[in-house]
Amino acid sequence: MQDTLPVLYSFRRCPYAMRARLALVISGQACELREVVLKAKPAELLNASAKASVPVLVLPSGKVIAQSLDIMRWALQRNDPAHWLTSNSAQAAQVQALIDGCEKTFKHHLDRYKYPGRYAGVNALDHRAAAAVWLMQLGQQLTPEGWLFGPAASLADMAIAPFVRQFAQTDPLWFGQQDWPALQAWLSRIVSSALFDSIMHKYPAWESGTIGPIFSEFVGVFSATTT
Ligand SMILES: N[C@@H](CCC(=O)N[C@@H](CS)C(=O)NCC(=O)O)C(=O)O
Repeated sequence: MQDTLPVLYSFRRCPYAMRARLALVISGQACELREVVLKAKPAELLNASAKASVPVLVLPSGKVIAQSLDIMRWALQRNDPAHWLTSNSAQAAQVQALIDGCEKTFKHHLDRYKYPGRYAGVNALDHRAAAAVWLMQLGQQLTPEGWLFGPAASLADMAIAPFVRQFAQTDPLWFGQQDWPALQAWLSRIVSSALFDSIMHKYPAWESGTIGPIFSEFVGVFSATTT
């Protein structure tokens, strides 16, 4: 049975891989999980995707999905019990624009705030301030129910939250001191959920030629009332 499952190359702490795993779990799509060590990528991953970033999903047909958002959409188009996708095309465009902003603007500053030593002439706090501007706009986008679009969690929340988590974890004390109650509550609601917990299990690094563990248990619909 296991060789009929898609294979997911993943890395536990990668926010792109996290969002792919969130969508796979909520959609009830089991996979064979191959936990990758980024400094020693297995040949199978390199063969599947020359880009060699994680996540990569290899379908039983041999089709390779090498972008995290595409993996999310693939899973949700097959089964979307929590209604993370919208059928409203105007809203879908807004969702995409917000996710693009996260990947381009926010991620740019997040990387330089979190890893200033990797970039020449970078002041981490300047980038924290620039990232905070984007975050405050994100906070303003939250609905009265506490989600980015409408009354419940959606693709946008799940595609963006892993990056905000990374930002918050860079200096949790400072993050907690900001006057961003709605944003802090949103992040905490997501990362303390059973769903998020289910994607953060630790797996040993996959060894080439072996069969990885099955990922993952379906934890049920993630609703606005989940705390
Ligand atoms: N656009 C890709 C980005 C994925 C990505 O950059 N993943 C990082 C890990 S968080 C990676 O694999 N980097 C390659 C490396 O570190 O060698 C996606 O959405 O899947």
